[in-house]
Amino acid sequence: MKNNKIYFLGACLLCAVTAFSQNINLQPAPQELITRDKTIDLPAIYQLEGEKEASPHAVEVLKELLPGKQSTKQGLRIYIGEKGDKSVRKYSRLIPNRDEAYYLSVTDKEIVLAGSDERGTYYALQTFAQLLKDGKLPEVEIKDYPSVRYRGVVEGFYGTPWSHQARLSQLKFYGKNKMNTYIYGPKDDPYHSAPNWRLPYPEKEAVQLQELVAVANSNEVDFVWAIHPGQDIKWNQQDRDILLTKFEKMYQLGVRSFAVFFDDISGEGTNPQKQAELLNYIDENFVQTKPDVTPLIMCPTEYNKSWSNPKGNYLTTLGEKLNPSIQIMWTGDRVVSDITRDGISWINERIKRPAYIWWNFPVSDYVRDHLLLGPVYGNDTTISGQMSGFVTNPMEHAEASKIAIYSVASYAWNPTKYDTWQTWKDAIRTILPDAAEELECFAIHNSDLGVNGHLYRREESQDIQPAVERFLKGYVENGKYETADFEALQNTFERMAESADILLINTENKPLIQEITPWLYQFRLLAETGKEVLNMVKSWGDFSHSYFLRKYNHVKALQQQMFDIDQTYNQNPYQPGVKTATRVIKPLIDRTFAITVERYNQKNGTSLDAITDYMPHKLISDVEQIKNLPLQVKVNRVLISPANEVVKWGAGKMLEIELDNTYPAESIQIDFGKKEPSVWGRFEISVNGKEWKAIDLEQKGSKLTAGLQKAPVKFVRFTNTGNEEQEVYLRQFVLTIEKGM
Ligand code: LTM
Repeated sequence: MKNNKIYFLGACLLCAVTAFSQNINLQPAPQELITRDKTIDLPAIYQLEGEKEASPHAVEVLKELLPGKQSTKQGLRIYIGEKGDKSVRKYSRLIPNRDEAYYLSVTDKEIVLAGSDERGTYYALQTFAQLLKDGKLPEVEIKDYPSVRYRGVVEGFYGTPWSHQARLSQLKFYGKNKMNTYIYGPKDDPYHSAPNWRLPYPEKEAVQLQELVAVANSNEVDFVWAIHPGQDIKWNQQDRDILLTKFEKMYQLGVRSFAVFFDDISGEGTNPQKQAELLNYIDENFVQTKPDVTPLIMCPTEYNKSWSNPKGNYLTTLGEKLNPSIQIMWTGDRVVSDITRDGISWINERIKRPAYIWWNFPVSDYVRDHLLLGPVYGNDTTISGQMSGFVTNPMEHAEASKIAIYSVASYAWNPTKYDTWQTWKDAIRTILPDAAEELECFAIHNSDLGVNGHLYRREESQDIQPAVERFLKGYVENGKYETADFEALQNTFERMAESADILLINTENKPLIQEITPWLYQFRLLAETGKEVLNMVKSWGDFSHSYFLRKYNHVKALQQQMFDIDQTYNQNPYQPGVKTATRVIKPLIDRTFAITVERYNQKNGTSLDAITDYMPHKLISDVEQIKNLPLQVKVNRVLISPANEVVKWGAGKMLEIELDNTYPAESIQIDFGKKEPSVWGRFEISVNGKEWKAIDLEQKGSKLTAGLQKAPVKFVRFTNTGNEEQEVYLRQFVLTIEKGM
């Protein structure tokens, strides 16, 4: 995709053509599909050959789909089974010679559902289920297999872990969409990570995990349980034994796949030699001693190119020392990035095996005020042979994440036939069939992440973007615009408002609506604001002061309501609030409003407030991982949006906040996530940015605080005054100024 840009209208036209010519739309797209332009009725009576030997999960799905009567003597013959089974022997050579492959054929004489293994047969059934519409089946012949060996989801985000119910629903969704992997690794599960990784799960959680494993198995998904011990691990026999005991406990709960994560840690735990020794020990003393356990997966500390020390040997040590069967995860050129041909060659060369991709989309744990509902695009579609796995790290909103998960399932199964827009539309239709158009409207305008420390952005509002650009250019420059563009904007705002209303009362997928409700409120208000701003624009030609002022007051009231929603819902301590349509629609409305009000003021000598929301303060830093982090204002607090990862803070480097004015300051609160005394740095305040006053901070645990006794402040800064680079977290940096300022 050129420059990562995608154009909605062109893409949709293309999908329409593809859909028409094939007439059968299967997701993921099969590798080989022959259609015969004929359909058969689902048989009222059928004979099933191979039921006893075939995958029981596949047989179960088949029986759910066939309402007809099973007979031993008459009816359409259905052959089901795996390569080597008597029932499908004569089709053996038609089954692709790959893991999880299948051959599926429907004619008026017989139906064949034959897998290369049990999972293959199960996937044949998932395709069969998609073919079946209104009691009819098209006559087809399909040869199919996954291009990427392991496909799925890593629940690996920071924030509230998914609920048990959400996970159950996810596992069923993966099976249906031919994903075979779910990696359990929520950062905020204390029994997965520090402080409790050494302890067994309490009874309630253990029972739930056991149920998840069982449901994963019946949906042909490997439940991979991950541990994250690196922050406080000791490289001794005691911790090795504790780790194996914990794995043994998980094995008893039914887990047969394991991972060890060393991401986002600092200190002793990052030593690659020691990591490799431990992982080989687990491999040799646990994984290889149990024939039913799948190959071990690990996430390295240097898990992306931008973090790999060019002078160090971290990755090459893993590549040389780790047993060849151990899979190594990789997020790409950056923490959040799309996977490219050059990027994957770079890492594979170092780790001496195909990387197992951990794709950090649609995870939103660093932009929690946004929803990421746009299409999946940007990953190279020709490198499936160079990766061992592709898993997506989702949002804490489990249902809303299904849009991207569905798309990743399609991409990883058959990247060369992956169609960005068709898949996105199908995803939405699958998740919310009765209000798919409304969800499309909401999702297309809730795709981008906004400014963020990882510099990862997504296209948004592609359907209206050209009209917005033309309108703004004309309106800003000379107050003129094309009527067609104006009407397109009006229609968009109408559609947005209608969609929000319709979605808000939808009961078809309650968990989804519950997750997105605050954003629907905000979206509704934004649409209403857009309509009223356009009314202000329109009234210019046929002017009435009272009408203009009425609309102006209404816009102000709507803005106040949006502010209230932003301050009320989703009040997490990291990126609190609710942001919607921030890439195209909101800037359009804000800019149009500001210009219209300024023109009114100029013409009438008034001073109506034209300000929408903006960030008056600045963050300045020479620390690479800090300099792009957004600032936020919450009433009288100015805060830096925290980083999840370890920040490498070089000697002499600093972060500074410059306020727009001088204010009486109340306090400063900083959390570097480390209990050791923060003697490596100095906190200072200033009025002019030239003379600085050092302030002593009091430390309790990892928290540093100081009262500022209303000292006048325009600048604050924290500097690493030592001679060494520090590895810290930036969990909190909050400057509180006097209320009402
Ligand atoms: O990406 C990895 C390997 N680790 C963490 C994730 O847990 C987190 O969800 C993402 C996105 O913030 N970044 C990470 O560093």
